Amino acid sequence: MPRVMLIGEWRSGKSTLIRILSRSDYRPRKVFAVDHHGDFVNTPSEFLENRRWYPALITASAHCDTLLFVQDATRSSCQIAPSLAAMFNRRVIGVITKTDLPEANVQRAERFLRNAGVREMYTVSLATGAGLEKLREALGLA
Ligand SMILES: Nc1nc2c(ncn2[C@@H]2O[C@H](COP(=O)(O)OP(=O)(O)OP(=O)(O)O)[C@@H](O)[C@H]2O)c(=O)[nH]1
Ligand SMILES: [Mg+2]
Repeated sequence: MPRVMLIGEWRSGKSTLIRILSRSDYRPRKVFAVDHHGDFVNTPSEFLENRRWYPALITASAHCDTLLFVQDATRSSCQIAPSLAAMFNRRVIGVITKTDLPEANVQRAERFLRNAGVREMYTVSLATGAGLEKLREALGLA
């Protein structure tokens, strides 16, 4: 399977996504550091908040084939910088989470991700499991 790195703001669903996609009981270390779990690489949301952390994201992505940009559909703002996807010479997939919640606005989240340079996107609910099949397929996961 590809090695997958996740980037996304605070509570966007990165850890839950790794737990579900890896079919394991992943519990992230609560430290300000890149966290490896099998073929998944979790990154701290703080790395998105200031561009001085971007070199750390680039370094962490070096051994990854695919990046997931995780965007919470209920958020009315986006911390992923414009054209951030272009910074990585990798396949970037957008994952829009929390689509089950009443305040979710998928079109807004799509706009945020497009602005970040993402072309390929999947909408999911990590609560109901909706959309996860397609994401698994796109990642080549069983
Ligand atoms: N209803 C619903 N809740 C979700 C969804 N995705 C994540 N959550 C919840 O949102 C909260 C945050 O999810 P995490 O997976 O911890 O998010 P994270 O990006 O790892 O957060 P940090 O590590 O703090 O940056 C948890 O309580 C999840 O259960 C979703 O699609 N729907
Ligand atoms: Mg987490």
